Amino acid sequence: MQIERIASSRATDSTATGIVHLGLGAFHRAHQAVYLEQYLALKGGDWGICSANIRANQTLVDQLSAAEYRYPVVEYRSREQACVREIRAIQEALFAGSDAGRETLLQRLAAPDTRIVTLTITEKGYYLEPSVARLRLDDPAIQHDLARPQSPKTAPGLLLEALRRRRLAGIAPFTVLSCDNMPHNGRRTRAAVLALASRQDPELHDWIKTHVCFPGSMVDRIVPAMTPEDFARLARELDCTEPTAVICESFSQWVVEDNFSLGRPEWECVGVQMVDDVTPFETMKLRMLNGSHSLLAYLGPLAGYRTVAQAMQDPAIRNFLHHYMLHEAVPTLQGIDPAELQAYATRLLQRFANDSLQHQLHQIAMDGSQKLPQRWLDGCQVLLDTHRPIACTALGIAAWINHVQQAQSERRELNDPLAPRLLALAESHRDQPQELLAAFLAQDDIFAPALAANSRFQEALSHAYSALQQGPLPELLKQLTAHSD
Ligand code: NAI
Ligand code: CS2
Repeated sequence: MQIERIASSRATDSTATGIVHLGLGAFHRAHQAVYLEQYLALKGGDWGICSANIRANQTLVDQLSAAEYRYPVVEYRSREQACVREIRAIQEALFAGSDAGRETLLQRLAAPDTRIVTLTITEKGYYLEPSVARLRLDDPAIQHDLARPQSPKTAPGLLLEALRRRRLAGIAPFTVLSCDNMPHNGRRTRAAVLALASRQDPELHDWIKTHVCFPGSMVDRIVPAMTPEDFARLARELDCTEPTAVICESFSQWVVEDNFSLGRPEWECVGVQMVDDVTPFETMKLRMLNGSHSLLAYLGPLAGYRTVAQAMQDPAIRNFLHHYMLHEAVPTLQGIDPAELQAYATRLLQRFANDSLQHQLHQIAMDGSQKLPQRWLDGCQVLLDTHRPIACTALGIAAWINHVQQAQSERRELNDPLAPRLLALAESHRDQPQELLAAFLAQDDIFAPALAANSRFQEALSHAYSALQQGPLPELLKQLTAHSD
């Protein structure tokens, strides 16, 4: 096995904390922190990171602290080629699940040294309705923050309280940079914060609206959740036994809107693309990569597969994905050279087939209600408007509804912030497929009313759902792929 080891080459002295990150998960450690590690080695500067979990996973915070904030990122190019990077860009880790922890985090956010706040808190962490950027006011966590704004529990609430403190102290606001898989993630983060502010402090609302920057970003690196087998493999193959280790692919991309009021690292030096408008990049990635991922997540298990790489070994699935990319994602993307998109599709299939990653389909299947609009539904409306086929997308939606229904009938957990409502729909329409589909389409915080009311869409979904019940899946996928070629 070829192993490259890259030690942290940063100066031993710690740098000031210029960035506070919310969402100390696998992706943050393998993406933003890696870019910053490379940047600090090149340029130094006061851009150390303080990373916080605000609701779960205190264990990781404690493990990082015990390791003096050094951890390995293991990039697998293939089963035979790995690069082990030592990362030290995270200088402090906080758990803000307690009052004391929350206050410490608020102090870091309000400190003058803090000039950027980044987030990887999952799509559900913004408490926005998936189909529109409307704050979910009925959510208990949002209710808490509205009632107790100075000891908030949500990310939008923490951002708002920190900005309130900064304004009161005459400290200029930090820039907020979401690194989550949401369309217009900067605008959506801003919408969540302003929706809270408008109900608490109109003057603060206006100040944020005028003075705070919320640039958008597109982020891309496949970083599966670590499994016990992953840790065992690292110990066996690389003599790597740190519990803080994270595995990822070698590919990495970060496209960031250049709109920072208190400065930023010169991320360009380490390959970050700084742009005026991230929209074309994020739409391409969310529909081509993430849309395909979600098809795998709901269809792959029906053919017995557990991981992305396993499913990609099935020619029927591989061809179906390629067909979806070229015929139902590419046509919805404007202003990008079709030849470039075809090459992007080919590279995506290669990345998905990387069998050195154990990317669990159940992880991608999580939070489907929060992912479908940007991955399938927005593009589906474009396909309908341009009279193009939607069979693959319809099959994906049918498979997601089937996923919910199977969880309900097998009394399994459904990992989705809207699980109670979705499971209740599945239960109340258990043996009535047409009523079930209509009930799901009526969820206007997931399905935009115009899409739900479209007769061609309804027919395609109904056909896909009954075809899925009849199976077998490989034959169904072959028919779909052959039919519209
Ligand atoms: P993870 O499970 O390792 O970490 C999730 C993080 O989100 C944890 O810190 C958790 O505490 C936090 N979180 C969850 N719900 C929250 C809530 N309601 N409020 C505040 N924080 C909350 O997952 P991972 O891999 O770090 O991914 C996180 C996000 O990063 C994804 O949802 C996606 O938006 C983005 N991303 C992930 C990629 C990957 O391949 N893992 C690639 C590209 C983007
Ligand atoms: C995946 C993404 O879990 C999921 O929903 O589709 O986390 C995916 O791995 C990343 O967006 C790749 O950049």
